Amino acid sequence: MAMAEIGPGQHGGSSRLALSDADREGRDLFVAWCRDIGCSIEIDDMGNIFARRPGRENARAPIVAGSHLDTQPHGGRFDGIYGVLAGLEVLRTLHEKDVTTAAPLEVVVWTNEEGARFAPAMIASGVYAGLFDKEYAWSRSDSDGKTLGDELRRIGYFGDAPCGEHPIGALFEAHIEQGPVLEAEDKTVGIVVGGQGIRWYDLGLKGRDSHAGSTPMRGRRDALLAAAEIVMAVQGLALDYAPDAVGTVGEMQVMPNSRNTIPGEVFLTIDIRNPDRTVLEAMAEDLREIVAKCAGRHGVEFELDEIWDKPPIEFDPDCIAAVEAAARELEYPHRRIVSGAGHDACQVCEVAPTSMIFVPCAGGLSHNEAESAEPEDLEAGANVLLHAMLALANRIQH
Ligand code: HGY
Ligand code: MN
Ligand code: MN
Repeated sequence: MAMAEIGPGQHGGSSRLALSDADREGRDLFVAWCRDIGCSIEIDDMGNIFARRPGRENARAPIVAGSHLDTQPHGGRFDGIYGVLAGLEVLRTLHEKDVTTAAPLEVVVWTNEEGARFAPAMIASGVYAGLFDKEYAWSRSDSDGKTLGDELRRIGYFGDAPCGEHPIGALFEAHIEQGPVLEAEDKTVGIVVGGQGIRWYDLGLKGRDSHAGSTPMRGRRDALLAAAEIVMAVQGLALDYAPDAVGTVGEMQVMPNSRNTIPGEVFLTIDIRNPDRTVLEAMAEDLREIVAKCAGRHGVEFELDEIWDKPPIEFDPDCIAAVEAAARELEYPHRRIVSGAGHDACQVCEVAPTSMIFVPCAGGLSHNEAESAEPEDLEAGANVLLHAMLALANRIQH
């Protein structure tokens, strides 16, 4: 809740866009809390923060917990933040009990997970996993034309450590489910076994500005009309591939945005997802056809850029087993689950053993200021995180 006081939303949530002043303040608070318990801090050149608690055998790769501190514009107080602070709670608990593990433990904060300010999402964990080129990531700009690299420098988190070289023995990301399943089934813990595939698109539509009064309906080249049909068609596409597909148009700019000029230009974004790689490919095919047809019908040119292709992933069986064993020993009602949302863990799993721990959130609601979770569920998730990390950190190495 102290973190939620930084960059507060208008309605009780959080608004800490990546690399904003509020994000810097949140990062500084996290770093101070880690230093209070003697952690050393390393920042890499994507702004990822690694807080380290030494073990007895410090040559071993660390067992890491973590997530993100940046939020959606109208974000909640738990998405991302929970996984970071649950990791901090693990370190604090061991510190208070004066417990030293064999392998070192770390808590990581990944930069720009949300992709709300700089697209695509999960870009810094993606650079770490070798999925995005660093120069590309630094060059991504926000709607004011500010680049990710410049903003990293501005807030003082452009570290010297080269992103991608920091060892991770295993990563556990605790997170609210952001969906309805655990709550509906009265489960306290989700043993996350994988994440669905995601495709992001930028779509530019170019018609012709003209007079709203004197231009006959025939012959108009109305970019917003084409956009409106595309919005409906994206929903239709997801329904065509029910029950697992989802499709969303989240952003739209209308130019010149004057009530008596027919819009000559529209920019919009498209987000489609599916747990099955071949189905997602089929959806992407259909989407290209839909856009060409809608634009053609209205004499509108289009430029459809696929800016992100994230295939579905499966987490590491050993990490999954450690989480499941902890949930069982602690007697929390649990079930296996595939993540509908994307997470940094879905990137890092490409280069390090990784899995996630879900806890329920009220109504499955997230990316909404009303996002909330029960303290006892959050505590349960942190306990499972603690025991899963201890199991791996104290495993005898052969
Ligand atoms: O888009 C996502 O799934 C994540 O919340 N950034
Ligand atoms: Mn998140
Ligand atoms: Mn999110």
